[in-house]
Amino acid sequence: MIERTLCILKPDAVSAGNTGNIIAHIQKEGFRILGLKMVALSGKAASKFYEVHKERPFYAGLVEFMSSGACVPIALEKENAIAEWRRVIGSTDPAEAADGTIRKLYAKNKGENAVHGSDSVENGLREIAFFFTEAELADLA
Ligand code: 3AN
Repeated sequence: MIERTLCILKPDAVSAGNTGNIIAHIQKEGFRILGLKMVALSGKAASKFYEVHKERPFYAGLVEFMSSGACVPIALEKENAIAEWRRVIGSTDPAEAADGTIRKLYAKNKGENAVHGSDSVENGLREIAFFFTEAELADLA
């Protein structure tokens, strides 16, 4: 099934100058880019985006990190996009990520782990709508 997922290039990846390399990786893997922008998340916006994790011990640090610098949300589409994107990014902890995955290549640790990926079709659509209006999703390429 053709699915959509939300990728976010996190502040560690953007500030390290890895934006272009990761976008090239995304395209090499055959994802269609439907929308892409650079944003500076406020603490309030980051708290809202990660609300599902609010009871987790790393929540405050995650919100602080995600609002510490520019992020690049990218709406992606592909056959089985949810599972495919999670395969391409690798495990949450880069130490456990497979060779050649984006997190193996670019992530520093479990918190500063270069990229986000949606965990279900439903969350993918909800997360894409967090950053993009329908009109901003150019279904053309
Ligand atoms: P993933 O991003 O692989 O789906 P989740 O959904 O478990 O992982 O966690 C969401 C985000 O929370 C991660 N991308 C990471 O930035 C952060 N995170 C998860 N686990 C930890 C942890 N143990 N310590 C610090 N940050 C974490």
